[in-house]
Amino acid sequence: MLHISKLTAATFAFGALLVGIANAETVLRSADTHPDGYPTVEAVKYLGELLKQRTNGRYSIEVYHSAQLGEEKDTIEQTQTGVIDLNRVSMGPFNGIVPETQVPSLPYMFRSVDQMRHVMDGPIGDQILKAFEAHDLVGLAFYDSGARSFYNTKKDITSIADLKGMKFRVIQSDVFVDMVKALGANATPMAYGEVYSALETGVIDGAENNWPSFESAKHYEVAKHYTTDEHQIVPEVLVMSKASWDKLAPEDQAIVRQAAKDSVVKMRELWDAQEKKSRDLVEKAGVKVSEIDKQPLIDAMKPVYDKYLSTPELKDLAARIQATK
Ligand code: GTR
Repeated sequence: MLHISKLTAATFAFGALLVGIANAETVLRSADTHPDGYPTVEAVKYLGELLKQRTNGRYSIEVYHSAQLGEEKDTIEQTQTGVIDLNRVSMGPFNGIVPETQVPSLPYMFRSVDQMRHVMDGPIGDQILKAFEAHDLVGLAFYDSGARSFYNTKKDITSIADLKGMKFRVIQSDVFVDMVKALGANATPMAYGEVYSALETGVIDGAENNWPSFESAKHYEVAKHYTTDEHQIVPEVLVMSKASWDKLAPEDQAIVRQAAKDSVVKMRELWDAQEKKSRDLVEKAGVKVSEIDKQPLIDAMKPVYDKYLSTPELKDLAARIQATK
């Protein structure tokens, strides 16, 4: 919904004559599950500033952080129907909606964060952004999310055998569920906001995420064992509701697109700094970090690749990603 939140009226009184000049300012509502100060939240605020400057104050953004508008799955639906204008979400929850997002979400699809950045900044990224349009969404930009790794409340995990039988919370996506199953563990798909108490009460043994999420969601307070298996480098995505997009003039759409791309540079600076800070903080708080031989985990992903690279198009997308330096 585009909210006309403020009507700025400059009124000039001259004798009995009143001249009113009304100038509408539109505030776009943007959702994020992360708390204020998190790199994604700050990047969208920065995008809001760019928009404000470039439209002479006609458009701005209000970021509803900390899941104020709901958990990711629900906010995606609300963005599709136009209740929420903008949404910054992991690619994971889009896996069941936009098939193209399954490919970058596959475990060990990217060799490094640098390669992910090259892929998402180029034609493959543009192709995936475009794929959102068939689903009432406009893909605007990809943000970073580092690498996701397993952590748990029980023990140090140093080999694939240690994962066997353990219960991990995953994002509500079949790709994530199948990944955990292929490793011999059990997957519990669950909303992000429920993970802390599920760890605390023993409903799950662990979860998986990057350093800034592990830290900011406070999961490290209850899960003291983190293994740097780095199974997924899943980009974040910033989408706009197609309904909100269609209300913008073509010139304004171009401004939004460009500003969203420009916010990526800022996001990456914030991200790189936050990753280091978060890792330091959790290690100082007593989290034991273990290393693991990744090759057996990579080998175990064969059935997952076979399942999700189910069409020639998706296979081709994967091959082009892997061929990118
Ligand atoms: C984070 C991601 C969030 C959310 C979360 C999760 O890394 O930034 O958007 O998807 O993971 O695990 O639910």
